[in-house]
Amino acid sequence: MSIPVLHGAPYSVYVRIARLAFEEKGVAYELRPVDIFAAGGPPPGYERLQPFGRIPALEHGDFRLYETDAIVRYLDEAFPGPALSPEAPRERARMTQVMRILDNYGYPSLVWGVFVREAGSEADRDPVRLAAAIEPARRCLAVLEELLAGPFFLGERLSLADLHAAPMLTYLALAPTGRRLLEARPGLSAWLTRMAGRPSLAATRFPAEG
Ligand SMILES: N[C@@H](CCC(=O)N[C@@H](CS)C(=O)NCC(=O)O)C(=O)O
Repeated sequence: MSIPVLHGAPYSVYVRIARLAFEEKGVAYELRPVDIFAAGGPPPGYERLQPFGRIPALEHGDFRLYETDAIVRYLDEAFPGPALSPEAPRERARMTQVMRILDNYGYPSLVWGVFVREAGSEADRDPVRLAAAIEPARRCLAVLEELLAGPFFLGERLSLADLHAAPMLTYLALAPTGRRLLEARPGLSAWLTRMAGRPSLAATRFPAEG
């Protein structure tokens, strides 16, 4: 079968989550550029891959899939390489819980609320919205640190929960306010340093990381 194609852009949190899964599994893939924020919108026909106009979208042979959670679970189960999901029901549930916390509370506060409003493009910066995001971001970091069960979210082994969190916290750390919030969470800061040292993170750096 042809190699999987991931449609998206290197600046995207969710595209990076999917790329991290490819990298950690050791699976070759093609990143096909889709700039969702381009002036004219996504390329014509993209709605057949992602009807909600978001990135990423996956094509693997004749199989098409969107929603990052579905994509990374498919990659984990359909390809050889280290397992990124635990077997035990409670651990699986915990992993899903961390991922949903990140989607529902982390992405809006850490990425859009703090990073974009403080360190995003000139047009996106907004001190009022930044101020409003600080408490939700602080709460999110507190909860995440509490859930950290060892060197990784689930303890000794890397899982999809770590791959979901790393891009969001990487963006957070690029903003001065985000750095301060993270410094108040030494466990989470140490986790982020550990994650940043992985080859998968090095291979998928955001353009904003320089
Ligand atoms: N629920 C989607 C979310 C994907 C998402 O929000 N991607 C962002 C980029 S990180 C996007 O496409 N944003 C475009 C927009 O908000 O219009 C998923 O899990 O794949």
